[in-house]
Amino acid sequence: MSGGACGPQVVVTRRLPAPVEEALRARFPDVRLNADDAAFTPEQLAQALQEADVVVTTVTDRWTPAVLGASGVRARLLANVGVGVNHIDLAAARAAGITVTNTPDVLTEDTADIAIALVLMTLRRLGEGERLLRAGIWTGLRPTFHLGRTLRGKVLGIVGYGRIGRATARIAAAGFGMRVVWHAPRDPRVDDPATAGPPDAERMPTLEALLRASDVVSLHCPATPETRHLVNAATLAQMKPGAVLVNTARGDVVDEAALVAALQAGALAGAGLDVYEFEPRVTPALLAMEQVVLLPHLGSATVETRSAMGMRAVANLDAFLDGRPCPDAV
Ligand code: 8YV
Repeated sequence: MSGGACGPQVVVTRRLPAPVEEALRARFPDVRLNADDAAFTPEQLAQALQEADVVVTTVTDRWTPAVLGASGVRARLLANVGVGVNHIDLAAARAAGITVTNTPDVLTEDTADIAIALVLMTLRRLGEGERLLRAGIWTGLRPTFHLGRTLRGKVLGIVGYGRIGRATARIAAAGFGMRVVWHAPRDPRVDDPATAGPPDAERMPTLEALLRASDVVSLHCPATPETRHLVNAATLAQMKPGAVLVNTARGDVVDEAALVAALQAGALAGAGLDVYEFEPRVTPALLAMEQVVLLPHLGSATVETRSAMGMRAVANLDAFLDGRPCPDAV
């Protein structure tokens, strides 16, 4: 398959790692890359749908019913670079005859690593420690200086037991001796035993039971209408006093105003966030809190994984244009 004047038109909304852009250029010499890498406006997204057969997209593009339902849509495939597809209105895409694909599996371990990093950073107060050292406040070791809490033996509650939740559970149990409990509406679909959770992880019958049992709660559920503000004033009140919340899933799962209130009241000891309700805006009160660790959506941000994600999007694109079933149709 190749591009050329009459070949398929491909628009890519953000810059991708060099091997991915090279693979796209080799297939489609006139692929349109977003040279300045600014997020597309709704108008630019609508235009891409009119001009391209395939749009390679990512989480910063908001594919609303208005954008997808506009007239003159030519595109037939939205190849998302990322596993989460909450930024794409799937019903509107279906109605417009557009197939949506994502990039599961390849980002599982790196994203789980970031969840674990946030557990370490919050329980051991690492960000705070680094900040005070850089500020010149550190005067040397004192036995009572900057004490955090031990991971070993603590209960890690995993909300959503998909691939990333289970990988986080495995690392926490095998690497850090944490006890894992989990809650999800359904039993996970485990295709390969190597991707199962730790053997002694305990399923909690309800979210409330998980929240009451956990020293650290880590969110791994997709963002759906059902999970929007799953963490709110009422559910935060069910968490153990002094517990910590980690979110590497999606910002919408947490009511940030309620989280701020729980942190200010001292009900929670801390939070580690990689995603935000109003991303890329961060609720200002969070920025001011030493006990909160804030990362700029780094879950899958490694050279290896972002390249693998891009190549997986290319594999979906190849299949689609060859008339084969897309490996990762959503
Ligand atoms: C980023 C993610 O969205 O896969 C997802 O759903 O949240 C992250 O991996 C993605 O990397 C954006 O390019």
